[in-house]
Amino acid sequence: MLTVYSEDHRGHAPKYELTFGEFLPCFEKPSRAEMVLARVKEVGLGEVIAPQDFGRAPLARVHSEAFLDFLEAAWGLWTAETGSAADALPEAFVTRGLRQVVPESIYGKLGYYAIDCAAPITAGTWAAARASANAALTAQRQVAEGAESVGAAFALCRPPGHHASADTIGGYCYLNNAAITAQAFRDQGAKRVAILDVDYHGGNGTQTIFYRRADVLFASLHGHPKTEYPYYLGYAEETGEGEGEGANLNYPLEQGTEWPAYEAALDDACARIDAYGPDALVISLGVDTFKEDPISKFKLESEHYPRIGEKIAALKRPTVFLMEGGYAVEEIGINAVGVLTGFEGAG
Ligand code: Q9C
Ligand code: ZN
Repeated sequence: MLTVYSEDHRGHAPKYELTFGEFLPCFEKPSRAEMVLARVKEVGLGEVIAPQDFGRAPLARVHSEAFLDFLEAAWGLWTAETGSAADALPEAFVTRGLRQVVPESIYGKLGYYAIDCAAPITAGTWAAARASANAALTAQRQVAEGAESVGAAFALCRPPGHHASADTIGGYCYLNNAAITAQAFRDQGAKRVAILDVDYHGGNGTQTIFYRRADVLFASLHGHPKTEYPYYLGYAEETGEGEGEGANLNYPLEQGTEWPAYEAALDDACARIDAYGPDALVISLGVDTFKEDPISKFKLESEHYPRIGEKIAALKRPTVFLMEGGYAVEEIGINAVGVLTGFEGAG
């Protein structure tokens, strides 16, 4: 399987995120991608290529222009206003009863465009987020064109994307790579696209972007939002709205979930995806479901990841895998690439 990887992610290495009531060193760090790349090479998964630059147009199919302008300008605005070398983070958020305005101050802008203090902006964040989206788009193009009978490709995206909505960042995410990829398939003629999100955290950004649409099915297995981030979305009763009714499938699972319950939910999601009949499949591949993950509470073991890949392969659709979360850095390569080798072994 082809892997798309850019070194530009290294320029995005924020220092601290707000987690567990403290500013802790960021769990989402460059070594994650390096460990996955090392494993790709170790198992001989296939060729590793750099992304092409697709420019801003495919990003703007999913994100608002004002949001993209903000992301591009944020670091410059931050340094100009604060003179601070610290990473840019919001201090206040637009919640109930407040005016939905975009203030002049970068602090005000950050609070308008962010949902939490877990997506710091640094000097290299915009370039890294663009490279991450370009990796996704490059993988998408390879699969869509079916070059050298590419039935599937892996974009080693960093930073991840599934918590970013049309106009918000959060949860280590800036540009929604999965949504951008699904939209690219649609824009190139796919009638229906399915996104399967197996990251531990509910893909609130992806869900929101497609919530009123029937042309993109979103199915997500995740820690129940009653106890798990992102807390305010990802319940089973969220099934889509308007034309999108029935095209959003959430499988919230309890803390401590082990393989049997996970497998049952995954089998159900795959059956629903199969029945939907997508022309292409996008996988938000988080491996923070692993039992040793430092911020998550499922109990999957390394041997289970190839089985996830086998189930995805059984759908027999052109498939783009996108790296999302996974913070047990020692095992992130084994687990993420395990899904891909499981997919290939089944194919
Ligand atoms: N105490 C991804 O996996 N903070 N993002 C959770 C838990 C945010 C995870 C805090 C986690 C975001 C892509
Ligand atoms: Zn996650």
